[in-house]
Amino acid sequence: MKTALITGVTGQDGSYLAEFLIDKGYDVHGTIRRSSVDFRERITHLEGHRNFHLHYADLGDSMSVMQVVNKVRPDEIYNLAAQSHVQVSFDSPEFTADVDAIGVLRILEAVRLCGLGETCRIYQASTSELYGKVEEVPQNENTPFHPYSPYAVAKLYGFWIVKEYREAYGMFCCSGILFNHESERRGETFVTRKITLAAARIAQGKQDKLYLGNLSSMRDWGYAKDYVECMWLILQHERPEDFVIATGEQHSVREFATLAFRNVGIDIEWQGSGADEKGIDKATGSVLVEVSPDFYRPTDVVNLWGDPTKARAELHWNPQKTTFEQLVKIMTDADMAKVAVERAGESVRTNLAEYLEKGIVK
Ligand code: NAP
Ligand code: G4F
Repeated sequence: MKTALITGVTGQDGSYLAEFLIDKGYDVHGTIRRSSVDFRERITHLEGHRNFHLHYADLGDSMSVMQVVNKVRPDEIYNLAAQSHVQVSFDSPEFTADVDAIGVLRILEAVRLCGLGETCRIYQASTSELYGKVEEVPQNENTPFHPYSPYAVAKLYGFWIVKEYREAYGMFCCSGILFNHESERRGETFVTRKITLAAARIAQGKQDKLYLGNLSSMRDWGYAKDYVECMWLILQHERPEDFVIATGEQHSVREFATLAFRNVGIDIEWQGSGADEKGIDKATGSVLVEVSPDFYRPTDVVNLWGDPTKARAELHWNPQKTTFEQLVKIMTDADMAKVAVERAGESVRTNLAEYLEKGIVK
């Protein structure tokens, strides 16, 4: 039985990856952070499983990283832990750098110093944000990087230190350059989930309006459940290499919103442009979507479009397993069901999430 260690197991990807690896027969260990409230909702169903174990560790704390690596002595490490919100990285750049950049170094050094450098394979959760202010479309493994946020700059260090340890010490460590991937478990302040939750609430009369930032931003959105399979495939490959993981299709935030509202029975018509653009309910004439400059970023990445040719050819991975239309439907259906049973107090959490994102509440 192989042993895997997943940092960030409470996150969207960590929870799907834990399920995937348990199904493959792995003994799965995950790291969690101490918190005064319980943020384990994505993995509650796994707790108590005989092949699922939790340990406290924080990527900002070398000793805790070293302890968990030494105790578990894994065959594979999936380093998914990160401050993963781009907007938040502008508000907390130092924390983001410590966790998303130096945190990667802490994992690599822990593996090396625990004498696991020759046996333990490491997956690093890298990102399409590295392409940032993009220099070509679509982006592949040879496209130059141009990071465009504190998050992306921190992740760029993670990418290069992984490559350095591969070349300097011969370690099997690889980066998956993953384009945006979403799901019904996506954090509620990322744009897709913010839209599907709002569309569900508006359709059920529990919210009046949705405020968004840049509607024209383009993303290559895939389904998170499909993407965790690739993380595993990258570590099963005969050679340690980096891979772009994407669908090869690009859509705007506006298109995502149009489709999400259509799925809940509302046809949106867009009028105006820039900060004055509005999404109007064709049936009633009500304004349901407005632009708020509060959600504009100091520098925004607006043209992400991945080329998954290498992953398809070498990992035999199907980038189109879940289509864009299916993804939006999975998310809106899940949020329609969630909102239908939502108690009054729970929607307060979303307001809080919006305040957090705007930087009103830190
Ligand atoms: P997520 O839902 O935000 O999960 C992040 C995880 O990291 C959570 O479990 C979080 O724990 C943990 N974490 C945060 N700070 C930590 C610290 N200091 N020490 C230990 N754990 C910490 O992110 P995701 O969407 O699953 O993404 C997983 C990884 O892939 C991240 O590294 C992200 O940057 C990267 N990525 C994501 C995408 C995407 O589209 N989803 C695309 C490319 C790359 P708490 O629950 O305690 O906060
Ligand atoms: O959903 P987002 O916040 O995701 P973003 O910035 O692309 O980052 C996600 O994907 C990366 C992979 O490329 C990951 F590395 C990262 O960890 C994270 O998972 O924003 C997507 C786009 C942006 O251009 C943003 O400006 O949507 C635009 N947007 C427009 N209105 C908004 C909003 N984003 C958010 N969060 N909230 C809005 O109201």
